[in-house]
Amino acid sequence: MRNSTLKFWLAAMALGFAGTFATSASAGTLQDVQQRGQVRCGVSTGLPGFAAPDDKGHWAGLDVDFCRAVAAAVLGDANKVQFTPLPDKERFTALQTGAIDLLAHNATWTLTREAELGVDFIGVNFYDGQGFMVKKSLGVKSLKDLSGATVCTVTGTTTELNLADYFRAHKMKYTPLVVDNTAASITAFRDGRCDTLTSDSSQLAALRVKLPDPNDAVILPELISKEPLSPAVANNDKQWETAVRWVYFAVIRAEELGVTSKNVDEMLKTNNPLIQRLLGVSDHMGQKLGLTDQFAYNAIKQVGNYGEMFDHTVGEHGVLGLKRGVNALWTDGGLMYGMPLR
Ligand SMILES: N[C@@H](CCC(=O)N[C@@H](CS)C(=O)NCC(=O)O)C(=O)O
Repeated sequence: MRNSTLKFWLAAMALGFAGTFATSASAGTLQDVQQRGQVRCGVSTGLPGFAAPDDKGHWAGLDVDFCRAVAAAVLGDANKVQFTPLPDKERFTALQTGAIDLLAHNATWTLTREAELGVDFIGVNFYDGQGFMVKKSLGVKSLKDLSGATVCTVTGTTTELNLADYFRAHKMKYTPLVVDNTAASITAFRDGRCDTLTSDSSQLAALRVKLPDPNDAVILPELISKEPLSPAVANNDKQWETAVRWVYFAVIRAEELGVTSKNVDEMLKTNNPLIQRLLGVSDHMGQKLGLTDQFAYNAIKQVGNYGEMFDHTVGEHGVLGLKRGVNALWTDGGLMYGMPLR
């Protein structure tokens, strides 16, 4: 082959490859979501208050609300979510493989999950801690009395790891009974296969009332860990991560500024510059994220601010009846703090 012919074929192949890459490479998660017209959201298989089907079969909970807020912000419609229930041990793999766009699965933000599992956490939507529920017949008043106990826990959780740490540190023996999901853990506890069940404390009260006789069980006062629960995305798409994170800040910011699903239309007329910027009346914050300027308006109008979400899911008007506690706004002595939209 003559030199010029060879050069021609090499150039053609290079162009061909470039063309192939250009068409097969994904434009990005945000564009994929917009084209699909749906956010694919990974949630738990059923955890009342966080993500569980309600009596009409609709997904409900704090994590579910966050998925819906992202859909409202990105697609203008909170109903454009496909919920994928996932066991704990599969939830991060689903993000890594691109099977879901967002994980909102009562997942604790830890170093190893970010450094090794290819995920980035968005921001804490519920500060929790690990607790224990015991059979009343054991006569146990404190964790220190649990040496030698059989402990029910779920695989693929921080719960399992904290349990090992705590008993080792306190030179106490225990027998783990490790199951696949919460439903199996409460069944095992009910059937007397373990003396104590440990999990994020937000769950224990909900699990206790599911027992045939809730008075047979008590929740011990001690918490053994910090469980900052946070939605997460895959760590390979900065634009998507940034957009999702600012939906999270926007709903907290809305609560700080007194903007609710009920008054948001009225608030469009305010001359408070902070609210104008939040609601897209001025300064084009949404466009900077690749969204519309109504992104926060849509999330607040269709789903609510953070306080509204909390209240009707895990809070006083929801299934768990929890107080805000550390999950209150920073201005009320809690840890929730929305970064400035400007
Ligand atoms: N926050 C901890 C614990 C998570 C957790 O509690 N997972 C279980 C319960 S132990 C769960 O999601 N249950 C609902 C289900 O089984 O789908 C973590 O991220 O590892």
